Amino acid sequence: MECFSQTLRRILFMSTDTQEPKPLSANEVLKAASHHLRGSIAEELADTTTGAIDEETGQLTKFHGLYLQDDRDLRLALKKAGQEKAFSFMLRVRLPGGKATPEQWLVLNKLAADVASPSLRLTTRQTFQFHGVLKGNVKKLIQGMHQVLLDSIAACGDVNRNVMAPPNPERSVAAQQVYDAAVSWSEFALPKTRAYHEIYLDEELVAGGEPEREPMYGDTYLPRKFKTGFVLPPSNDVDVFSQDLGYIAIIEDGQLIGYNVTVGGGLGMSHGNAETFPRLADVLGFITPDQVNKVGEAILTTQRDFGDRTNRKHARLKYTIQDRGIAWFKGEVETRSGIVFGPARDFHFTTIQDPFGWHECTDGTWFYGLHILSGRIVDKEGWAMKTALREIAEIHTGDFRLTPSQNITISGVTAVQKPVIEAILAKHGLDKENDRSGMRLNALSCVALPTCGLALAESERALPDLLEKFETVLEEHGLAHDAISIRITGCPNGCARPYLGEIGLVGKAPNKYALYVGAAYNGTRLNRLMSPSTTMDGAVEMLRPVIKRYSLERESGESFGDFCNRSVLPADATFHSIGTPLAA
Ligand code: SRM
Ligand code: SF4
Repeated sequence: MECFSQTLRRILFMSTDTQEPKPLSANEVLKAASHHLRGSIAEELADTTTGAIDEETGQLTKFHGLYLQDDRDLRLALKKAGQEKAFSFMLRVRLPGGKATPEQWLVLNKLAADVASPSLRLTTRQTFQFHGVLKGNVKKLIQGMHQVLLDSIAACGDVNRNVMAPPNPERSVAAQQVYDAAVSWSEFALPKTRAYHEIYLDEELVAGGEPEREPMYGDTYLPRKFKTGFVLPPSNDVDVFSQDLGYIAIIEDGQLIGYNVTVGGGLGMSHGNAETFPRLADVLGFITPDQVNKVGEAILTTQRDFGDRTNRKHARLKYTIQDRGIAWFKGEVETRSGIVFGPARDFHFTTIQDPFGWHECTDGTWFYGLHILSGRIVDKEGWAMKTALREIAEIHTGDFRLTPSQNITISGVTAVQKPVIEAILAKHGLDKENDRSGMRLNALSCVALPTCGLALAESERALPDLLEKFETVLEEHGLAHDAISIRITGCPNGCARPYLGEIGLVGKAPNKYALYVGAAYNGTRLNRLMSPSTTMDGAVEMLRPVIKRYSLERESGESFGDFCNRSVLPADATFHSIGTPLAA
């Protein structure tokens, strides 16, 4: 087996490909020394003297979908009392394309109650998160998930993360092929280390034999996280241009004939650091369905070998492409894969919104799209979402599809079950969830406080109030049912893809947000800065006259984002600039 100093020399050499040698980021050293993501995770999870694990070990557990967090609402009081922070873990499930069986739903629902917060949280990448998992419960949770063939391998970390794909509740053949391709790529790009099985599932270490290898990743994995999304026009529900790697399905005469491949999307940035920025992906060209994994591997390994391992804020694929150019990148991928891209085929996106309510499918089944604000599945008085979904899972014979907008569709419903599901939703006060304003149905928020360690401002907890304020203004101007996308995050990392919202609020400090407007509703243009810092009320007041003007002056079919882009933002408002406040 390669020793640590050899590994370090090799990765140091890799990082010096074009420039003066720079020190590797601390995470590179950590990964190299981790014995394929084992480190001292097992020992630290077994240590009952603290609810935490070391910071460095916490970097490694991310590769297993596990994050150390603490309840930030309690921080101050615990500090004053001289006590340890209220530590617990967040666990993210790997669920390509967001498909879960009723049996899986029931097990996750019970695990949330028994060993977590007890809410279930649907994410913007079509999976479940558990919060509030105490150290002593981590293995119980992962072992419980394993019983229904679910895992959290590579749900986070410097690897290919949960692969997104159209939920396909309508059960179309082409969408099923796209889903199968997403699952295949997810499996193909999984790390090969048995670390997860040994640490959490008590798999025996095999003595002797071949040394463990990571054929695609190498010993230090990728420089940074890597995200893939498959999409089926005309819906751009997965926001394909925000993905490191995207596959846009091309359909001719009802048949899937291949994909346009996109690369270099990514949204994270840091306030005040102009070297970090959101970027929409470039279209590389067309490939046939059988070339998906080969091209994906060439893209992933190009990033593995050329991504910046010295600066984690500059380590995503978007910066590799920005620095070296798309022509160079395409050439490298073609050489590695032996596949020459064809000219990109035409495609057209019209929407990002999930289909809500009942829809009949060609096979005689039905699906029901259910709006769930911020994807939070919990029971509240008069709004028992968690109980309702459990009761549905108990009788449902189809499946559940998690959507990229934090909603679900109950799919494959028989005509007999349809009224039963309707009755369950009505019993729990959920039958009117889809009769909400167009803005609410198109709202996303990240988790933020109290669990996210990076949050600078509220997001999920602030969204209901923000929506109510906007809804009052929209109603005044007859726009209650217009689809206007609004996305809010507690920091600039971009977890609810706020830079693709027609309205985007990005947290800077408690109740201070940068306000962005003017993205294309279909996810093909970023928004731009309207105000560098305002409060939530300030954002509503700033947009009040814009909403009025939109109701009076919009062109036929013009979306709110297009209107702001055309007639509200100054022509020179850029994404980064400390924007000129709106003079409307
Ligand atoms: Fe995210 C970090 C939550 C989608 C960009 N994200 C985090 C962490 C793990 C905070 C941390 O590192 O300590 C958050 C955990 C909060 C909590 O308490 O649960 C977190 N991200 C989320 C989720 C749950 C938001 C949600 O409310 O649904 C989403 C989980 C997706 C999943 O299932 O895998 C989530 N994160 C995204 C997206 C959107 C997407 O991928 O479609 C982005 C922007 C796209 C992108 O990656 O460019 C995103 N998250 C980030 C970043 C910034 C990355 C960057 O390149 O700068 C961070 C911070 C980091 O990696 O250092 C981050
Ligand atoms: Fe946390 Fe920031 Fe992501 Fe929100 S956007 S979940 S605050 S990292």
